[in-house]
Amino acid sequence: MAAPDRPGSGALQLWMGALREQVEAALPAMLPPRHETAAPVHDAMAHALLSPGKRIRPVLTLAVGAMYRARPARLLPAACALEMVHAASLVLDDLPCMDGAATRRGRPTCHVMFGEATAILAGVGLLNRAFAVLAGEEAPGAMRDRLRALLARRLAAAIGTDGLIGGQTADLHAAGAGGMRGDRRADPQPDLRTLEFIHSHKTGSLFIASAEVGAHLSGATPREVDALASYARNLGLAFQITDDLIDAVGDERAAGKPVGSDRLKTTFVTLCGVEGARALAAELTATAVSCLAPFGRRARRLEELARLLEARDR
Ligand code: GRG
Repeated sequence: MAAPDRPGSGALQLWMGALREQVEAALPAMLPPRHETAAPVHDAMAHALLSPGKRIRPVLTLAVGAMYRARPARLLPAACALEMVHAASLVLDDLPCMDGAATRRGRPTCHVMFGEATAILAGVGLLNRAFAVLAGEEAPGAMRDRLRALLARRLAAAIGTDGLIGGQTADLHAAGAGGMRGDRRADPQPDLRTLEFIHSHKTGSLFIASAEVGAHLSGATPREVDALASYARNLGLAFQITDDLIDAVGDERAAGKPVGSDRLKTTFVTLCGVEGARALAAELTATAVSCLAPFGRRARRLEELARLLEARDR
């Protein structure tokens, strides 16, 4: 029996690269047709969506589909909808009233380029468009209505107060303690449990939705959907911890972005130390992989994906 490819191995990179290319090729057509009278919001949406991201969430959806040998065309619109929600969340997160970031993916953030009001409209516009895409606007008749409704409910839950919005709210209040956002009600410095809550909602929710959407579209059984959701839950938290490690001890050139920007924040590295954070990421990755046991060899690529994300330096 062939062993899984090592993280970073050529075959794995090629496979991931091919999935990413499918996403990159499909994304522009997911944007609404541009018209002059509303050009600024169209341009801001395109800036946020098409700037060079890693496309992990849609790749996860496609990777789950690949395990079931589902046709990529069946999964692509939904995979793109997940990337659109992610892009919307980045636009909103970068605003001065939230994280106040000036650059993203090596480029000026949406509000720096287009102004705050247009950035807010672009974020909401991407979110709105994601649901239109998921509802099948781009591929009428390709999906049964009950399935469309299930996916829409699942995505809404991942964004809501039990998902991204809840995690972001907890993060904003926790951050007040550091004096960075002194105008907000300051809760005590977050402990490990609070930090886990924040990131399992801010990051984990969309990872889970990405895997679940891929599973539902591939005809997975409820037990299989649950197993894949557990895999993605662990993967999402490990991904965030690795992000913290890259910011704390990563190489700026390899990371492709400035590092050290989290030094005033509470992160898994400030709470657990570098070695503790590495151990936690490794434990979560191992747990993610163990969730794939019911699928046996069919889940080989998902296993490799988990190890690749743990080993990444960008
Ligand atoms: C209504 C959609 C919506 C959101 C409102 C603002 C907000 C609530 C939540 C913020 C969520 C957020 C930005 C979480 C950070 C997740 C994260 C790890 C981002 C970086 O992801 P990568 O590394 O980025 O995949 P790229 O640029 O590669 O796509």
